[in-house]
Amino acid sequence: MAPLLAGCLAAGPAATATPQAVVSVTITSAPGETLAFEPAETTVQAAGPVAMTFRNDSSLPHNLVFTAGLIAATRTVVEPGTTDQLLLVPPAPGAYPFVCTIHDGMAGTLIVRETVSSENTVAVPGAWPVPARNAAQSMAAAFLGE
Ligand SMILES: [Cu+2]
Repeated sequence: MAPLLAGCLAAGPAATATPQAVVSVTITSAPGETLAFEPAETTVQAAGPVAMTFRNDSSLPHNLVFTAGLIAATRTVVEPGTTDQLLLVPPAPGAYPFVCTIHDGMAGTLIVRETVSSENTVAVPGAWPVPARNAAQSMAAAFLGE
């Protein structure tokens, strides 16, 4: 008789999925009523998608809209104390400027560099969002008695 449980416990996606390195980066807004992204310029090493989290740490609503090279933006206005996540697919290494369209002069830049090592990347075999991997690994380890 076939071990039917094996199919249920297989947490990973199909073996044919192409592993992609997703690089995570977090941008915040300056606290209080300061109109600034922090950091205003951030660099990631990525050969694939970039998961960018915008966390609004200020007391004012903001958004984050790329203005060149990438068509991406927060889904809506990000209220104080909340976050939004953008999955970016930079077409090439380069500098990608973004702004808050609510506040004149509130701007930042995401710099994408080619990956030179795998240290900053997390291999995610076709899965999204990124975080659940450790839990899945723990379950697999427990199942295997490790
Ligand atoms: Cu703003």
